Amino acid sequence: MRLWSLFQTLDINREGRLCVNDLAVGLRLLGLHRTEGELRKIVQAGDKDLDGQLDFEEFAHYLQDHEKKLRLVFKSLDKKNDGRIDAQEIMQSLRHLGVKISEQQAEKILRAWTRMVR
Ligand SMILES: [Ca+2]
Ligand SMILES: [Ca+2]
Repeated sequence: MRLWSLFQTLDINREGRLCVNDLAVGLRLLGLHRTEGELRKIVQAGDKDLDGQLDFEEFAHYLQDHEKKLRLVFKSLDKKNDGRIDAQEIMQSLRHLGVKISEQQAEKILRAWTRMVR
């Protein structure tokens, strides 16, 4: 199961729960850099039993929620409504939001999103 293997990859200290540090190290291994503040927000957003960590259920919930939002973003970017977005469209849309990324980064995002959305 895709989510489960992602969870295991991120659970660096193999406790069966993700703390901020797990996410920081785990996401870096996946090539995604996030500040500690951003990671804290992720954990807070998903942490239902308020133990400061995400167990698998909380993690799965958070991601499903997140995927829904991503899918909406994806749709709003997909001007031609053909289920495809190219790197240029992502760069343009992010530039509108004041975020500058390289074409390489846009392609990386694109690949990650395409995997998530389908
Ligand atoms: Ca852990
Ligand atoms: Ca928790």
